[in-house]
Amino acid sequence: MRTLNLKMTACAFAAAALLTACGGGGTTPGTDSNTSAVSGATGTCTAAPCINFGESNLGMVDFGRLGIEVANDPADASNKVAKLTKATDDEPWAGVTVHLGGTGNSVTRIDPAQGITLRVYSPAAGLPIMVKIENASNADAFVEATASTTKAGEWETLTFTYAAANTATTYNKVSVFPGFNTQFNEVYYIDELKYTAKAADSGSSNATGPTAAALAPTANAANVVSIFSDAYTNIAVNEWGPNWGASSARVSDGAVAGDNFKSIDMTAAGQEFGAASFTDSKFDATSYTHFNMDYWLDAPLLAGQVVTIKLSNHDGGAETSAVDFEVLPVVGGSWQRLAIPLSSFKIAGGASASRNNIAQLVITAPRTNNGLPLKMYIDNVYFSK
Ligand SMILES: [Ca+2]
Ligand SMILES: [Ca+2]
Repeated sequence: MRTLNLKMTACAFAAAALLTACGGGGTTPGTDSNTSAVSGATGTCTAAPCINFGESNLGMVDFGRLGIEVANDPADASNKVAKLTKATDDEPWAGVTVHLGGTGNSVTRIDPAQGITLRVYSPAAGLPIMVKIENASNADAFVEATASTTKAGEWETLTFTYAAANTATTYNKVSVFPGFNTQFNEVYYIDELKYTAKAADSGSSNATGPTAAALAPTANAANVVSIFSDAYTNIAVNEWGPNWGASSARVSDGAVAGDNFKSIDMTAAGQEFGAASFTDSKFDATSYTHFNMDYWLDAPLLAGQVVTIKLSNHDGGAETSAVDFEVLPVVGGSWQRLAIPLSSFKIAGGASASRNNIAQLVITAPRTNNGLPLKMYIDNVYFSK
């Protein structure tokens, strides 16, 4: 599944083969007389973003059959650490995701440019420790860094740097792979996973995405059908960003300041709309008066370019009619709140403005400026009355 050009050091190999070489590591570190008594705790891991493995909300999720448990530091019984037990029949990529109760096992957004440090107590020097950071809602957005242990049976601090990180990606999930790409019997202890939290992207010319949460909506929940919002109970959406051909864009999840949004990624040439299909939750919007949506674009669209919001009515098994509304002007650089009277939507198909079975939402932003990539962020999408 994964490959890595592992430069196996002689020491690591000996540790695997003999379990006694390289400082007497083996599976029972901390028991020989040469063990340093230095604790895994440095006293500097008292506040986020640092995980000290003594937190009441600590979460650990293993994969590849790695053994995981919270244990006493082998050099300092007063300190809690994670004990990671890797066996020969575990996957070479066995590891553990750590978090402090975050949604989707997430952590506070990591600044990859600042790197990560991790206290490690390895059974031998020369063993590879890999730390992967990724987007908690997009497993394809990740970067990895590997460092080798230099000590056997004592604590050291390893540093992981991520030169290949994408500045536009939110890295908010972290996993540790002890003895990455090895399949030996090994026990590792880790402590103090420390990193720098990345503030939301600044308002520089390179900014991508919202720098703050959209304001909470104020409509009474009793008068709302919500497609997407943290403030309301949302209807079940069958699919965000369905693939309806080359001009359709994917829609993904994101968050800023703990608040969720969706982003329509019209990066690929020709992509100009993103949709939400909730055909299994289609509803009668006849008595509703407004369509509401917050949007964020990093920069305004060129003069005359519009965002079109289309509501597809399925008075049957497929679209029977549709209405749409053109948003103009399209403002960039801050959250914009739309509260569009449904009476202002124009017939866009089926010769009917009926909205008795609203089943799909389509947001279109065609570009004439040479197909420049465009990301549109949306939040608080709901109907109200
Ligand atoms: Ca600790
Ligand atoms: Ca939100």
